[in-house]
Amino acid sequence: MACVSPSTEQKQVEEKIVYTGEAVTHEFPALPYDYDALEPYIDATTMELHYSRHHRAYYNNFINAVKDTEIENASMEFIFNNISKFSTTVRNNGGGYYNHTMFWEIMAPGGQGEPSAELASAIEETFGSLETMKSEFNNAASSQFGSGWAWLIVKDNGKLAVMGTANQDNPLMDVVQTRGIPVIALDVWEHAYYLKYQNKRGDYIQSFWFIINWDEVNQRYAQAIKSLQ
Ligand code: MN3
Repeated sequence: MACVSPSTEQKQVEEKIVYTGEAVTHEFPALPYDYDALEPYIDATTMELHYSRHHRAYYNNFINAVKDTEIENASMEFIFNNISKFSTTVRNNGGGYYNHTMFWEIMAPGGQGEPSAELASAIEETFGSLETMKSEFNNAASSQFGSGWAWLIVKDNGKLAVMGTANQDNPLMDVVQTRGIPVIALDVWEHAYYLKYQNKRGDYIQSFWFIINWDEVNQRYAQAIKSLQ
């Protein structure tokens, strides 16, 4: 805009982000399995520290950051959709809280199920094969410089894509380049694998595919497609 009057500027500064959806109580989720349940792919000590220290800290910091603010009871989707307007504390810790909750859910001891017919067909359409999708995902996970996450997402047009994000950002945030609804998440922070794998992030990434909970991924995919219709 060529000209912004002072009154308009004032109005923009005072604009509040108002959440009008159903009030959400943010709870620290129970781990869906024991600390040693994902052995030998993820060791019990890493699991315990990751869940009870790292995830707990993101959750506590997020709760403290939104306490007594207008987004205290807003949905995570709403917060992420407007994340550029909130503090770095909300972005990092809200992301850390949400991403880890999803990460635990899309894994299961020994792996579970297989891609549904719908998901398998979408994977084939976008990537040519499941193996190619895994290989592109592994590439996103191993090439993420420093700390971050790898994702399989459903984009606005209903198509799948693989992507990486830095720190605790996720594909729902209005600050990432390719946005979408996540269906697979892999934590590639060193705290996720260093005790067992040390510098061999590639081995950790390969192990991940043995403990995927495809039943959960299928559900997330179906919900994502439904939400776009
Ligand atoms: Mn982590």
